[in-house]
Amino acid sequence: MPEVNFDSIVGPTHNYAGLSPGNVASTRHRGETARPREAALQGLAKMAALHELGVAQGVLPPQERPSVALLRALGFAGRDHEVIGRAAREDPVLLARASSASSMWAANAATVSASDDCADRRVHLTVANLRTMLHRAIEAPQTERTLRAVFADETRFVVHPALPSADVLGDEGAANHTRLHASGADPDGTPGIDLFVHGRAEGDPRRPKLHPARHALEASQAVARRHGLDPARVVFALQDPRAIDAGVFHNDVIAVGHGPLLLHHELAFADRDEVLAALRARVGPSFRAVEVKSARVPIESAVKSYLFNSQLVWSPGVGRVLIAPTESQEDPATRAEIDRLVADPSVPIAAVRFMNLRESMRNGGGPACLRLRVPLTEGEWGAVASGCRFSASLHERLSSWVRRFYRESIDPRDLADPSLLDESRAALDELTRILGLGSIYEFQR
Ligand code: SUG
Repeated sequence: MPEVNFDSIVGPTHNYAGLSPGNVASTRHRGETARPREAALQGLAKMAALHELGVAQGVLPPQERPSVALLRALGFAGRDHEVIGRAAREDPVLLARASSASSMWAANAATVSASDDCADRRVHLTVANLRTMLHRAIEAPQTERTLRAVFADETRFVVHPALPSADVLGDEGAANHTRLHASGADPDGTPGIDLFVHGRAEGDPRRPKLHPARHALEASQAVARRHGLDPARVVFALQDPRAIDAGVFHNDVIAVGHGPLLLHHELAFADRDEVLAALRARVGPSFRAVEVKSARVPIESAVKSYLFNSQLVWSPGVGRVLIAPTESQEDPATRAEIDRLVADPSVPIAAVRFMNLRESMRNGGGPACLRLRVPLTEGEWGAVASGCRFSASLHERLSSWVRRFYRESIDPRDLADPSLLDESRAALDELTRILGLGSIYEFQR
């Protein structure tokens, strides 16, 4: 029974606009020339690599960008091309916000609970409101439509709309949620343990000084309630504010879990000892926390190399594999630590595979950001929209679709070109046919 990774396809407007303060890579690469075609092909190559490792793989479509709807809501009027032209002249930053391909980071699309963990034994998904950054806050309505199309069977799936958009309910989705399990990550009829991580909580003075804490405890509590999780099987943990100030804007930049294993940096949690003790008590004796000390991998190296944004997956015949970005191969401290972890027989990681995801990485999106983990039984996996199940032939169709519709490069000035909207719509229209999803986009209605 599979734990499925649903990766989002990188959208045709992929660019570097420096929109996310607190995300070091986004700020560093602002204004550079992006390569959307290469970005989308790199993402598809990761999906193919996991599929070949025997890991169940799903596909999610990107969102329509630029968002003419956002620009209209903010007062730009006229026909679609005029709206874009006006925004380009009057407020290019706003146009960049309306043009980001940020929905590629599917770990922020929603928080997902396995049917084994939910009171009504259905899979629950809550769309993330992503309210801290405008370019991400506009994702929620389309994410909800998309998830409803992919997880349409209401006897098995419940898709909840995003939480109300308020500071106290800031929700960044599964990037701040890890499902641990005493045996493996695949649903086996017994419940798992949910670790929800937040950057701030009402009444708690511990907050980062430099960068925004995007995720609120109160959002995680609401999601746990909505999904009908057993409070005795849930752990809430505050991120170490020093980590956020060093560029750890989501927990998946500093920790990754799989089955009974939690791989984390020393600075991941503010109350580390209490958090690990609570997890050990709930997961049971098989729980294994592997901590990477700052002395071995300084927080700056962890943020630069994105070691903890690796995926941990189970490959039949191989065992647990770390899917790491090539940047972590190039950073000497990180590389040495990975070699040490894989060689250590007491660490349940059998092998490492390095993936080139440079285009997404330059915006702060590594392997784990690009995927939404959905633990499913065989029956539930069979009920997911069939066109979204990754296969070698789908890989081929999607690769040639990318080559046909995507631009080689986009630099910030290109966002003023209204033909990008037409190209993007033509691409997405064709994509909904390939994936068999029907008319999920506003422009198709
Ligand atoms: O929200 N970057 C994304 C990266 C999200 C990574 N996701 C996880 N860690 N799960 C963000 O900061 C940058 C876009 C730009 O600057 O053009 C951006 O939105």
